[in-house]
Amino acid sequence: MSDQHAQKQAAAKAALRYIEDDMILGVGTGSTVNCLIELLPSLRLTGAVASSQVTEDKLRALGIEIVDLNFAGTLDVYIDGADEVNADLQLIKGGGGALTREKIVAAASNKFVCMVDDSKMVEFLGREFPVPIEVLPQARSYVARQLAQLGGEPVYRENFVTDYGNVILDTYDLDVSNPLALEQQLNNIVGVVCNGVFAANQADILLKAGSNGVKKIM
Ligand code: ABF
Repeated sequence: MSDQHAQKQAAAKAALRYIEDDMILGVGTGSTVNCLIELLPSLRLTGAVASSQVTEDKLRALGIEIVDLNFAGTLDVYIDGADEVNADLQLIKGGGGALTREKIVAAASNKFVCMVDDSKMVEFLGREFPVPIEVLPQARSYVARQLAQLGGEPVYRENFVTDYGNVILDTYDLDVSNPLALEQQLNNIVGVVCNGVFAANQADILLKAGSNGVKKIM
């Protein structure tokens, strides 16, 4: 087992303390969340709201009841991973392409617990990892031109369609020095469904796993 995988497992184990009996839990997407999903059958959840079809399928296979967010009301807790995290707990997400559904569930939850291993921590968001932007298919070229005007270099994610039938532009070189402002600016481009900057819905609690254990940051 790689160190990184062991760290993801440790972060997932640490997240269990935020899950209470009879809860409807918001469950994210990705390899760290998969470590958490494996632990869920031993808990007494009422059900889960899934942030992607992949997660939904995994939860169902374990016998966990899937709840439609429209009938769940505000969730107490959403637990998910991230692709990059800065010191203010602002994130880039969407490497797995589930950013829109993830952002919806995060917005509908009182507490967003984010689990990462050390490798996800960055001083500046977006310098290494591109900002994934979900776009309506017909608007792809228009949005790409708008992103180029902002200094970004959009790369069309080939052979990928989101759960909502849209496409993704992984956008390099955007200036993410003010994550909240950029998140809003990207949302204002016609044809953009959602972007992977999570500043308005940043993490409330970060569980950061490293070689010395899991550190909680709030
Ligand atoms: C999801 O999981 C995505 O937003 C992100 O792409 C990924 C995090 O990576 P990992 O697979 O390492 O958990 O939350």
